[in-house]
Amino acid sequence: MQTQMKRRALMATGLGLAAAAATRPASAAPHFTYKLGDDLPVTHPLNIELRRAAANIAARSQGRLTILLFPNNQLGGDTDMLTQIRSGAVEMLTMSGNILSTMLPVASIYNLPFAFPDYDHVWAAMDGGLGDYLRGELDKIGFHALDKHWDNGFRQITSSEKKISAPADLHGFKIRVPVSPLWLSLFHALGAAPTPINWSETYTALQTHIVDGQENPLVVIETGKLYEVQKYVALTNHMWDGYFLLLNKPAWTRLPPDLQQILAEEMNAAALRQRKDMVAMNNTLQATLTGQGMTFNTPDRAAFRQTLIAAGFYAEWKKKFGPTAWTLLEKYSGPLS
Ligand code: X2X
Repeated sequence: MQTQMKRRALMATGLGLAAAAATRPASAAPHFTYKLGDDLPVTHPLNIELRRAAANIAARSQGRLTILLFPNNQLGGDTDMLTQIRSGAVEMLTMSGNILSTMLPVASIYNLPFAFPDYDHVWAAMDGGLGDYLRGELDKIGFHALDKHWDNGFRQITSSEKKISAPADLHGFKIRVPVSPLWLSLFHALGAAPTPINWSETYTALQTHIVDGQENPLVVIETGKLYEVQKYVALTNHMWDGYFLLLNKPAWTRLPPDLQQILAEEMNAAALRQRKDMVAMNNTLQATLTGQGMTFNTPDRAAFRQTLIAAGFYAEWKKKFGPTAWTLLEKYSGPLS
């Protein structure tokens, strides 16, 4: 039993394709092997919990459903992975609303700057009406999104040369942003010079000074080793970000109901564990990153929000997202404009 469990865990890491074929029970029930791609380092809690979930799924399905994990952009950048899940070349992805919005514009509505003050508000929205609405819209364009969203975190601005204390410090600041219209619009509105670059190219872009800064949650800054190429962290908390767990819809529909149930239960449970792991990690990260040479400051966040209001940012995005989605967001965030 022990050995079998170990073997299943190995299969789930993507190293054991041949082993998977060799150990299959001679049963008539169909077997499925699905690839799952993501963009985060292997040490990130999202990957730790995905590995546990894949092992549980292999065990509970008695090897009938194998999830092979391809973390850390092994399958390519986010833009490439999105094309792959669309065609069915990859069956599963974790994907933020940021990149997804290039296919479904409303997907990035939960990234609206300063919409959520804390995780209680975030999860009420994403486990509730706003998340349900977005999962419904994703279904219409050929994606099955599992119910529980995964955490990326509240995003903070980092820089290599200068401390960012106020919106004026962003004037002309060369900042990498995800390939996503909302981010471009946000940093244009703040007077910066944003460049869209996939996460897979970000470390190099910072190292070679193509850009001077970027913005990401502390867990990504730490696991992505950005402390090697960035010096300052401004705790702007300027937006919350998270990951949908998506399946290519035909790949979801092909699974018999019992395997759908095992997959959904294990992945949703893993997402809830990951949310807790992230909170625990966040509690110690400022100290860890300081030890790695980073300098922290906490700017006046209201000043950033005021600049966005004055630039007409919220009015513009209210129009773009449309009244249905906007009303749903404000139900959880309170009035935004
Ligand atoms: O691209 C980023 O900045 C990241 C890793 O945070 C995502 O949102 C995919």
